[in-house]
Amino acid sequence: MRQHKLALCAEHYLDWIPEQTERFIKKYAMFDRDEKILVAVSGGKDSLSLWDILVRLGYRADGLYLALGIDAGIGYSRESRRLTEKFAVERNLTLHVADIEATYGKSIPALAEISRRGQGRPCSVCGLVKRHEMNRIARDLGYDVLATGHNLDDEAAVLFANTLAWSEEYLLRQGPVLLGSDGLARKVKPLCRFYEREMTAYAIARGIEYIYEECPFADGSQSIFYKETLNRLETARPGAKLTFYLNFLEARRSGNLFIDRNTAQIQLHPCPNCGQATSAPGLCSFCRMIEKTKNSP
Ligand code: Q46
Ligand code: ZN
Repeated sequence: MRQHKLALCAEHYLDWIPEQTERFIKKYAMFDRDEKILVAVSGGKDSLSLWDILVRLGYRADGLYLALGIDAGIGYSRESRRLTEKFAVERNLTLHVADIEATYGKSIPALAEISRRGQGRPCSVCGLVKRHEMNRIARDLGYDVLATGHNLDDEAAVLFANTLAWSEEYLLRQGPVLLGSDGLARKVKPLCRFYEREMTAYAIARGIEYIYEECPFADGSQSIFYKETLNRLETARPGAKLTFYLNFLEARRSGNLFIDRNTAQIQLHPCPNCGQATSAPGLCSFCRMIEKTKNSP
C-alpha cells in the first residue's frame, strides 16, 4: 500500500483491514454494537467483503440482495444471486432477497425501456429502484442502519463528477454517513477509505467467492471513465485519490466548502404514496416511474 508506505503478508493483511474498518466506523460514528445493520450485497467483492468484515468484528449484520433481473447474455443477476446465497448459507447468515420483477411485475431493463428514462441505459432506473427498495426494506424490517460496500475509488469518482459539475446539493450530501430521517435508516459506507484493489486483495485472501464480471451495463459509463482518469493520477502521484477524498471530507466538516448551505439545501417532504422523502412536488420519482409503467404489458 504505497499511500501508507506499508506492506503486509496475507495473514496480517486480513487483520489489518477489519482493524481499519473498526477505526472508520468509530471515527465517523457510523453505528454501535447494539444496532441492527442491513448490508446491501450484490455478489461483488466489496459488498461481500463488507459483510464478512462486519460479522468478523461482531456486529449484528444481515444481508439484502436485490434481484434486478439483469441477464444481458451472461446471466449476471442469476450468477450474482447464486454467489450471494452461497456466501450466506456457508456462514449461516440471514439474507433477505427482494425480487424486483416479482414485486413490480417487470425487471429493471423492462422498467427502463417502458419509462424511457436514461437514454437506452437502465442505470438511472436501476439506481432509483435500488435506492427506493433499500430504504423501504430497511424501514419495513426495522433496521437502524443500511451499509453499502462503496470503496474509495467509487467515492473519489463520484466526488470528481460532482466537483466538475459543482453540484452543491450532492457535495453537501456526500460522505461516509448520511443521517437517517423520517423513518429512513442511516446510510453508511464503512469501506470508503479503502482502495478498490485493497478490497480485491482482501476478498481473494479470505477466499470469498464473488462475481468477477461487472454488471454489463457499467461498460462505458461515466463513472468508469472518471475512475480511469483518477487511476492515471494515482499512478503518477500515489495517494492522490485518498488525499482528494479526505481533504474534501475535512473541508466539508469544517464548513470551508465555498458552498452556501442555505441555497444548496433542498426542501423534502414525504411522498404521499410510499412515504419516502422526496423533493418532487407530489409523488416521488420512483412512484411516478412505477405509475407510468403499470399499464404496459
Ligand atoms: S447494476 Fe444497475 Fe449498476 Fe448495472 S444497471 Fe447500471 S446501475 S451498472 S452499479
Ligand atoms: Zn413514492
